[in-house]
Amino acid sequence: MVDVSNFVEANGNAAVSIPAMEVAGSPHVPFVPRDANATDSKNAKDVLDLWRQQKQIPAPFIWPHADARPSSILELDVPVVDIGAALHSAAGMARAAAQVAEACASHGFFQVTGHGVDPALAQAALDGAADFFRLPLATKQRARRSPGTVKGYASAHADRFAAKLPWKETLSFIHNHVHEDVGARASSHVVDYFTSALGDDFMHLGEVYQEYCEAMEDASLAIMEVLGVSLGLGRGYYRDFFADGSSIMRCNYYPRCPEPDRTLGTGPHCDPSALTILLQDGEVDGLQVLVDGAWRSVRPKPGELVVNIGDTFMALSNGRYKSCLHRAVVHREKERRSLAYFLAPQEDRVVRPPPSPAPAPRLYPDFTWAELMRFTQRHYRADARTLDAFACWLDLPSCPATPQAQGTV
Ligand SMILES: O=C(O)CCC(=O)C(=O)O
Repeated sequence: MVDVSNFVEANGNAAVSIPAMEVAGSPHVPFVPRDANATDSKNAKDVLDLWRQQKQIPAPFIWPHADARPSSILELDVPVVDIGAALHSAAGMARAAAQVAEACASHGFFQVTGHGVDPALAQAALDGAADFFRLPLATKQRARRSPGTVKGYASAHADRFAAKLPWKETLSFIHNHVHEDVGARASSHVVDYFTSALGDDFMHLGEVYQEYCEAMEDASLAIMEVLGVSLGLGRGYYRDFFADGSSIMRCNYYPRCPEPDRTLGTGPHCDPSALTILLQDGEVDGLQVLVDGAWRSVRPKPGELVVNIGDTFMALSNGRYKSCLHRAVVHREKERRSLAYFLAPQEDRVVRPPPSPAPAPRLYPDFTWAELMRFTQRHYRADARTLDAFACWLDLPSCPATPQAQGTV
């Protein structure tokens, strides 16, 4: 299976002429000159030291007042959907389908239990992220993410933005689903990524994430069964669509911040993927969702995973299910980790809503995941109107998409 990030690298489209927020070579952070490899590492280290030592955050991390974090916030009322019950009884499926239909028509967020993910594995994946982000910068930089790709280690000093930097570090990699008929779970490509990018010492961490990604794949395909039923398409429709997909796993690390009210850990964005499963770290909250014009928090609960609809599923459901703006805030006293699994189809599968007995006007054109990835990785910073800008770009590559300056890594 072809790796999406390689595809994006290999197809850098110099002919694209929209004003690009995210193209390689955009203005860099003033205090991080990028002109020599030797100084890159030192300057990146300086930036990371700023995380820990400064009383005030550096200017590039400051977000405008409108984006910054309010002092108090209400909790979002999200249903808790029992996926195990849905898979094992008709009554469980009927209840789960009704719950997700209501949540997805409104804001696209819900929590799941009965997902079958071993709590020890989930803890090992969170602990693995803690261990990784504590490593010396030079070690993490071995996996440094290249501009325009999704794979690798990035911190806010990274190359793409000059302002409104996110207060975070990330490690992302691809998880290709493997068909059962071609040797299910024989795959070790996540392990291979860790050892090739970081060295043989990272084999165990790679094994943890290989297993965690497989558990996430199982959980997300089970959720796809519920979504299919909820839209009247049956259990297999979306499960089959995503069964051979190529998903993305991202470990997020949000360091303690001296001025948490003036910055964000992850800026407001909608996920371009189909579905996101988020594991939040213990008791430390941070995820917030914009619903009816107000930010609401989604607090971590033991054993539950947070799920949200992404833009690709919004397109697949012709806008019936919502992909909602969300962000992550940071704390003065507490660091935080989260693990996000972004379910995506095979890169060249055409995304289009199924035929409907009551045809509705198409809201989005046909597209492939590879095209959407190229748009969001090279030309447009994901926000609340990514799909509209993308549709415009697909139709007319010179379309003047004017993205809001948001901040995700
Ligand atoms: O850390 C979180 O709570 C949200 C992370 C997120 O939205 C992302 O990684 O895209």
